[in-house]
Amino acid sequence: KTWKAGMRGIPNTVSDITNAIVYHVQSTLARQAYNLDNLGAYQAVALSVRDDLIVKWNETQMQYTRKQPKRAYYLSLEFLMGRTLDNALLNLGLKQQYKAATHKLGFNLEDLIDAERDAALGNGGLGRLAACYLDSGATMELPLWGYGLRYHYGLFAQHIAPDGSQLEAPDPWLDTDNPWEIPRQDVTYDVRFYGHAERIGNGKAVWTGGQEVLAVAYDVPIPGYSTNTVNNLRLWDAKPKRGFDLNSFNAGDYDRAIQENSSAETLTRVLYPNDNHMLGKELRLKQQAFWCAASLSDIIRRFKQVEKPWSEFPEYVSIQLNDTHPTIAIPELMRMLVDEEDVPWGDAWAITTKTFFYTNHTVLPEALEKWPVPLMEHVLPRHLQIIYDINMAFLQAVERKWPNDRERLARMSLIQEGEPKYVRMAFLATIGSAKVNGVAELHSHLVRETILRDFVDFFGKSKFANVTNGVTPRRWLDQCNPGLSNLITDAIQKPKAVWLKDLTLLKALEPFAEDSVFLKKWALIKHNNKKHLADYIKTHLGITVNPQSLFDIQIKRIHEYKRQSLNLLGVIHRYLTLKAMTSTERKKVNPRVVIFGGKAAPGYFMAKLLIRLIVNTARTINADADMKDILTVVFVPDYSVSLAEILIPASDISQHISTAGTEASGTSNMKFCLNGGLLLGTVDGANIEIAEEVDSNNVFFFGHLTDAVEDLRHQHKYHPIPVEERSPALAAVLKEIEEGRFGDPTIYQPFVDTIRLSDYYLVTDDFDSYVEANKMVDDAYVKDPEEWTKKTILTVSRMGKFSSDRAIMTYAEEFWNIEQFAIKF
Ligand code: 26M
Repeated sequence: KTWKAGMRGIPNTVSDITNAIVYHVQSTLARQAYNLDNLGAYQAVALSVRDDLIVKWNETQMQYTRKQPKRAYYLSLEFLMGRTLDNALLNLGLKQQYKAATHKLGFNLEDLIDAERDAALGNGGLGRLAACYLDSGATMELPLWGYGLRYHYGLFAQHIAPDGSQLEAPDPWLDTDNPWEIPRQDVTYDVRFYGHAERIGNGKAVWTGGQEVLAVAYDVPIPGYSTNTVNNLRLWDAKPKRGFDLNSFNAGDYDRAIQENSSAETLTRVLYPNDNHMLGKELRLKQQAFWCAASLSDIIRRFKQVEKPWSEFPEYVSIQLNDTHPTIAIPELMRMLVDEEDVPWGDAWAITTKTFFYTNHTVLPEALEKWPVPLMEHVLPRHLQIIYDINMAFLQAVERKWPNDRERLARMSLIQEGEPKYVRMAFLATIGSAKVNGVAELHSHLVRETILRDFVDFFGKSKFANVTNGVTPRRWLDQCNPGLSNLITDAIQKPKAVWLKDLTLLKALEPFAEDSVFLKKWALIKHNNKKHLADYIKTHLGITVNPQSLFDIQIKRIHEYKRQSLNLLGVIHRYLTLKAMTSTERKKVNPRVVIFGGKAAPGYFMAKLLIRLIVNTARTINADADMKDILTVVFVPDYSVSLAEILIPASDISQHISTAGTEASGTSNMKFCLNGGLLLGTVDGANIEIAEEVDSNNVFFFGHLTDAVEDLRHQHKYHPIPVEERSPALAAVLKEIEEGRFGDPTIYQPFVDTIRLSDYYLVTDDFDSYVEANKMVDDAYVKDPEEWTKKTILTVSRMGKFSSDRAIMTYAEEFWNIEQFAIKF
């Protein structure tokens, strides 16, 4: 029997739901229904939905405890959840009822949904992927838990200063009550830092002294779509172990008394805002160690309930490491087994290496985590000893396989020699895991051929796999684009509860590409989504954009490798070309709206400078009367999950134009295509697999391939040729910037110089073919609008592979060896 709302006390009739909401208004919030604002109404509705989630959460967890299936744990320092209310209502199948109930109370449900703040506990792709995987895990009825940190401040809010530059403001998202978490003051663990580790023989040691901090669990229920399963995301908060030091307090030294206190609480204060860049900060290392130690204590406590020998631990537990951020969990599990549970070292290592799995998300050298040995010795003295012991045994095995190969030993050592020495976390994650994977075919290939090449030689190929990323079609189609989702449902004659769980069924849409009535309906939905975005842009930025234009969108973290620079330089080139035309010629041109969005890491000078140039270029172009209704440029500030839900359904074209070989996968490329936006991209990451699926006719590719990149960089360095010779078109663009057309050129000189003088990301090499590709886009869009619409239908119909359900099932079957476990009601 499958679960239905209304069972086990979950209200499902409109009047029951209305009563539940009124109850929360009056009793939980202690407010009156007649003078309630949208925020208050949102909170009452959320509390009512939370009650529903908790009923199913309890049932799910009870059945897991009773049957003890093998479980998987997803360790991620980031879960970029966005908003929860709409998603929860859709997954529970209660949206219509709540719409009616809130209407009865005098509210519009969509306004209440909009009152929720985003949970921005992540930077970008890696964090959003973790959120999609939780949704898919629950939907596929897998016993999968997430573990992360309860940051009090999420990713900073982005403002644009009058001069066009990015300003960062804190994101105190917990200042308004968070109804989606359940505090568990009873689930706590001690975590130690600093102090002294003394070896006592047999590989064991005793670690004492230092600082002890308390980890407190907060549980976030994760409902599956149209299932009974409600899984758990457990986030740790840090608390001082003892309130405060009474001695100092009594002696009148108040500052000293609360010092230890505040030091504990800084641990979970804020998410580090770096993306694809390593930063060797002590507090970041403590965040990692704190979260890993608490999560493992919790996992071990649960394992002890089954009363099985330690050797069976990997039969009950698999742990996925989301990048190297949780790698310290490997020595931590060794420490717990060896020092605290008396498991012999060799047995402990066998257990550990069957338990962990490591996903790599980048091959950029500056993003690979390395911690200075002196820092690690100071903060985690016992872990460093264990790392040295692991390294010793490992290098002995390498020496046995390749005797007298000192260079190889130096290359493969967990310790990078130098002053100071560094611990190489990707290597530790690799040797401590049963499997290692990249996130798209090309990326996994590069992992095997470059950063982990020696390790492939040592362990053999079978340990190194690929799992191409995916996205949840619930949030990224049904929730953000209900018009399209409903049209698809009508067309393919399958209930949503069926096709949204088996996205390959979208292929039944293909024949509709030849149905002219359907084409019109399809095009109208896109048009309405564009109008919706145009409204947003008008109200928030005061810029008028014409929904008849081609909407061209690039939204992602601002980073040199992602080449928003190429997009901007292309926009300026377009502007110059249009300016050179007569006004009659211009009237014939296909109008375009180019939209940028994304945050720069606060310490990333070049990325912040680029934002400033984008904003000021947009101002110049939008103020030019010649460009009216022909070219409009918009920088949407404070890009977020919720903004993505408005932007993605409105795109005709989206840009994914990283230097070949640099973008591990990309996931927004999948979201755009799933919403009928076509790709303009390089042959990189998951773009390649998208083109394989949807047919390369439906993708606009340009630029050099991965193979060429190394040689080109070599040429740049040793045989530089001036931009004027390599791309006259680009040289003309740079000249305009340098002559001050978009504001004081001295400000932008460092940007122009990187392109002119080093150009590590090969903007000059790809510029002309990028301009060409854009012409192809214009032609395809203008010459035959119906053909364009067909392309978008065929694209959507062939996107089935990119559901995160497929990805999570691959992890479940090929890595974790866990089974689907239906919750019975
Ligand atoms: C590291 C050290 C200190 C502070 C922060 C970090 C850090 C944080 C996030 C490093 C990397 C981070 O994220 C990298 C990331 O988002 N990678 C992206 O992962 C996506 C999901 O697999 C891919 O689709 C993207 O291509 C990849 O760039």
